[in-house]
Amino acid sequence: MKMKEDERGGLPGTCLVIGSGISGIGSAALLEHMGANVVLYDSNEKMTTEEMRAKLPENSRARCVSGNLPEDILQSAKTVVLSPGVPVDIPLVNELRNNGARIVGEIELGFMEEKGRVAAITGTNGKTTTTTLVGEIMKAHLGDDNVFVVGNIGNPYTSECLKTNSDTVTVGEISSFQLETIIDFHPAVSAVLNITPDHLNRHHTMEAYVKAKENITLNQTGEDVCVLNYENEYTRNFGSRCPARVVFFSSARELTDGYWLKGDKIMKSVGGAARELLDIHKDMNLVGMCNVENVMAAIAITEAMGVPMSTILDVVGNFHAVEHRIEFVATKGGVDYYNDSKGTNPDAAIQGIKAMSKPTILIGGGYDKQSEYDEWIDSFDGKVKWLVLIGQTREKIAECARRHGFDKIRFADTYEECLKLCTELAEEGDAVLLSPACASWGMFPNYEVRGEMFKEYVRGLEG
Ligand code: UMA
Repeated sequence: MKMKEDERGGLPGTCLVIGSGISGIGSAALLEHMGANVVLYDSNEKMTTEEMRAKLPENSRARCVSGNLPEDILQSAKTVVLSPGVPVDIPLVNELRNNGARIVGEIELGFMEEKGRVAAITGTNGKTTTTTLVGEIMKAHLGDDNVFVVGNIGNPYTSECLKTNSDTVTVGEISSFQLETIIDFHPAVSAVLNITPDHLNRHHTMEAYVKAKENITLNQTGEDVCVLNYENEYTRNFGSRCPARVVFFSSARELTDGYWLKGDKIMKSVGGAARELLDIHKDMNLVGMCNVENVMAAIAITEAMGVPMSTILDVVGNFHAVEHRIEFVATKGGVDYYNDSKGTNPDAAIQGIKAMSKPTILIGGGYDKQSEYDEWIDSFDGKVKWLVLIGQTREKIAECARRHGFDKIRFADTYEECLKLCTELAEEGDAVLLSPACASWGMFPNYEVRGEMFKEYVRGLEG
């Protein structure tokens, strides 16, 4: 592998930023603001240093390196900031750690400059919807300029943290990748929405994945709050070990204390005394039980952050689906099209299929995260008319589907071919759902591009 390097900077005692995606660029800019000598490094040898430099602020003096990391940087890096996509156990990171470098993540770096309060949300599914809703509620309470919505949602913490002050609130969607590398990160209110198997190729074991998620409470104390789902085995069990004061929500049973669903009503109980907060059909626009849970979590989080219930319910009543999450696109030729590109793991995709009420042509497949697809196939429940498979995982999914007695399967080689095939297979009264149960990587840079292409295709259809 050839190493490319530009002419600038490169002093000993350097801060090394690994990854030149949006987190790496935010980190490099923040570190320079903090007065550090920065090396921005990307292991992708195809990335030119000119491309990397073009993403940095104009006045940046950071040294850009791609390909192999030179020995002098390996030896001199005192602090290493990892982008979320960089595994913590690759040989390069191990070597830097062995050389005595302090390894931190981008979220930890952002938190070093945090001056306000933080609400942080994790979980396998529902993070983006809950984070967006919490952000909207906090903005209604504190004003748009006093709330920053950051993290896995697509806005690096390091790009916003300098704007914080004692009156602001930062709402973070924090992934397991980001939670692996926190040290002092300390939210006043945290939430773990649910934990089901995901990203096992990165974390290797379920234990490691769960541990990463639980890290969100690492620095919390009894003065802080952690919102947990009572109906998820992992999060319910975590309740007894959690260092923060736990507030539970449940979609399946009455809670003496917490937020729960009674028929169509979301209730709040304190010491066994229950009161009705809202009707899930009349007072909110989101569909599916997963969204009822997301709304309960958002209510719990924002109430713990001090927002009056009247403000919370007002925002919930006006809130619409987040892009790419069971998002209705259009009806074309009598067929309803739904974009659930964010259904990047089997559990998320189960929520997608559960939300469908018509015979469905389902698009599945993509990047292999070593997931198991059995429960997803079982959730088809007679609703899926055809399963159209694409990407790296298509054979594995097909084999699993056949094992479960489902053989209405078609393959497509390209995304375009797949979309065309769905339109051909769909009849009036059907739905077409993009909810692939897999990440988009390998075919697309991210799930957003995959969802956008789907929407563009649907909008271009006649009728
Ligand atoms: N790279 C290296 N060495 C490595 C791995 C990657 O140099 O070993 C380089 C790549 O060549 C690339 C850069 O790192 O140039 C990419 O860094 P990144 O993957 O961390 O991507 P960012 O653009 O910084 O985006 C990251 C998150 N990406 C991942 O976690 C994979 C974004 O989450 C997040 O929105 C963003 O930070 C801001 O916080 C995306 C995601 O897919 C949406 N998240 C996963 C998910 O939701 O399932 C966890």
